[in-house]
Amino acid sequence: MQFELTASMMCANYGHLMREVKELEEGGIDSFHIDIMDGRFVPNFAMSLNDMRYIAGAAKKPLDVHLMIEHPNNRIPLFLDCLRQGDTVYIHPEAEYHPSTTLQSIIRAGMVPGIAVNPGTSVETVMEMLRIVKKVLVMSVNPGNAGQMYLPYVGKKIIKLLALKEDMDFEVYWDGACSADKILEFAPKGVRGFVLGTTLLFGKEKPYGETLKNIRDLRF
Ligand code: S6P
Ligand code: MG
Repeated sequence: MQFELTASMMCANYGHLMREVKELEEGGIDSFHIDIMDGRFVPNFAMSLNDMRYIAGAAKKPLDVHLMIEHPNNRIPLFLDCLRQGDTVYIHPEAEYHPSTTLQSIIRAGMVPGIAVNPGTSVETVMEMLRIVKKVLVMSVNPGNAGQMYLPYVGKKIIKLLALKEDMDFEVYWDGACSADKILEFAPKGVRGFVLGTTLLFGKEKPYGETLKNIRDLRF
């Protein structure tokens, strides 16, 4: 079964970040998920521009940048300048007065435009943006922290989005508390990729390559 696996780099070991990037790439990761938090849109601070720049310089695989910041449009050039064409940038529509303007800036810079949809945000409120974006990142936990519990009511929203994706030309991605049983259930339904954090990938005392291979070998 075809699906993408992305490493949530806020969960990586910053004591040896270069080795983490290398080991993940050699283990077969598809991209690096960069969680940027401003302590305002979400009640936490996470990765910085410098962290992102470092990983962009160390990695061969693309970056998948998840902006959990207020008014991303005010700061979008700062982020876009560190990225390569083809990297993905997700914004939260709730965090901007005119999210489609921000998405246009992302498209103009040659990045893949995406929106992240909070657990409490409905498909109906983001409907028009589904026509602009290529990726929809469904948050299955409230944004702000790794290591949270899956919120089961999000499942229905994923099904709704999957029903729209062909016509509106986007793919659905999963972010938050991603376990093997969620991949087993949602990859066959059409979810294109999964962000892996503490639930499945990091802090397991198992080589990343082994964990990633176990996921790819899941029996559907
Ligand atoms: C949450 C963030 C996510 C987490 C990821 C961690 O605000 O957007 O990308 O880093 O969910 O995974 P886990 O398995 O620890 O929940
Ligand atoms: Mg994220």
